[in-house]
Amino acid sequence: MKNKKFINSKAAEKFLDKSKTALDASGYIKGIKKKNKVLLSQAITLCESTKKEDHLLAEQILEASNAYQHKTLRIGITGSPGVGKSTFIEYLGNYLIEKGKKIAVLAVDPSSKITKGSILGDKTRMTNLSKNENAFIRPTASGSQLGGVARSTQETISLCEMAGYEIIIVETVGVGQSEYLVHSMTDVFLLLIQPGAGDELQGIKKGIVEMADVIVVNKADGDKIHDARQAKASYAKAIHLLSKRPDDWTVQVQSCSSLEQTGVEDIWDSVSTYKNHLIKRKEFIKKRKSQNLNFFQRSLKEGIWDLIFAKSQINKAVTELKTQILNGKINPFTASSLLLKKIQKLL
Ligand SMILES: Nc1nc2c(ncn2[C@@H]2O[C@H](COP(=O)(O)OP(=O)(O)OP(=O)(O)O)[C@@H](O)[C@H]2O)c(=O)[nH]1
Ligand SMILES: [Mg+2]
Repeated sequence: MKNKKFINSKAAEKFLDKSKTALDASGYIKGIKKKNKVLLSQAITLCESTKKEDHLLAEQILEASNAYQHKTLRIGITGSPGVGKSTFIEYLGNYLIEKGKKIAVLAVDPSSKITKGSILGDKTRMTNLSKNENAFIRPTASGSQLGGVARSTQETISLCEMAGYEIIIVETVGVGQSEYLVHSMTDVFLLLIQPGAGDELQGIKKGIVEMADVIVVNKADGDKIHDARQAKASYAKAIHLLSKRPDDWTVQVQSCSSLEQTGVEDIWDSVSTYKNHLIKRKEFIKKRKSQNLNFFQRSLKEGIWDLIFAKSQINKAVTELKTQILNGKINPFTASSLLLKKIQKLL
């Protein structure tokens, strides 16, 4: 084993200050298992890296993570921008830490521009949590490719579990596909809404409401208390209109004020009830299996894509075909079929 002297986490920390890439996989694994946050962060950076050698090392580290995922709970949190997701996570996170849990908070944002703002925003909104030794906060890699973000987020979840974080909270940042992505990698999905936006679904797509396991009306405080009660009642009614779920769960609607810190107990009760419901019906393990399959399929697609586009003749053909499409010289159907034939020849 290389770098044996660095498996002690303190020594590793010191060493990493000087050289960030000196540890081998077993050094990282031992450090992460010892809950060394510096090494955990470094390993996540390796997962997010686009360099091949970094990812190879990340894969070796991840091999050790399998044994750690069984006792954890992965919670996805979504909601319109400004609904209070980060503030709620700070509140929920601190509540769980008081209950003796260790929690990790990740954010998924497929668009790199928004992520930069969110890193700053979340650091200021999760001030208590970010200082707590039982919490680990990590905004997910920014990246223009959804596939890359998805892969590194799922890898990050596994690394956090290996580091002993029992509850992994994933916040969706930005609107768009990130909700579907986070839903596909978590066990429980929470939708946050706010009162006073009328009966309509506040611009939230019906599909998102259908994915929610627990709906939380946040900002139930001040002069919004009455509206919050109304929103809670109308959502509770509305969910009965949704089609029956395959897991036979009746979505629970709760309310809270993340600012005044009220209502988290009922929300946690709903989350725990849902988790137990899944376990009783053996759906929990099924969900985890499908998360693994999703991951496999997504990384496979992405890997194949990378392999194909690493070929210069394909890249060249794509550029030429794009120009021809734009100039109206070829229709997109013929162009894609031509390209596929070219790719087929390479296989
Ligand atoms: N009155 C009230 N304000 C709240 C509550 N929770 C959050 N806010 C405020 O709502 C604003 C947005 O909160 P964030 O936690 O940043 O919301 P977010 O959903 O994470 O926002 P994005 O990450 O930008 O999508 C902030 O000004 C918060 O102080 C609450 O329970 N009550
Ligand atoms: Mg936020």
